[in-house]
Amino acid sequence: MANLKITLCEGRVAAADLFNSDPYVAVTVAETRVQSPIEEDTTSLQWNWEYVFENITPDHRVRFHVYDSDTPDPDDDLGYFQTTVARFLNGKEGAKQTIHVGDSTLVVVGTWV
Ligand SMILES: [Ca+2]
Ligand SMILES: [Ca+2]
Repeated sequence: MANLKITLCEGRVAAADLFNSDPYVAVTVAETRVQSPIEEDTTSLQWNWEYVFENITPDHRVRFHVYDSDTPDPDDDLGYFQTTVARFLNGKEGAKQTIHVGDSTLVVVGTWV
């Protein structure tokens, strides 16, 4: 067991409104799901948002689920990427990596802390 820090650095998200989106990402590691802040009216993101998940093993799953906020309507589901922590970190622990989720790309870092 260890603690895993996930950082959302930046991204480009598909336009799910007329020209832009109001994107946010739900990150799930093991059974813990947390959401990034919503960035309004943009497709180009500079989050630098991070969260530390506790008591994680390499066999746990990690999922990045991208949404466009449409309050008060239901949010648009822009797809997700899921793998194991071991595969996610393989050769990339502590380094930026690019994840493709449908028509969106996220630059993220996973680090044992
Ligand atoms: Ca929308
Ligand atoms: Ca929206």
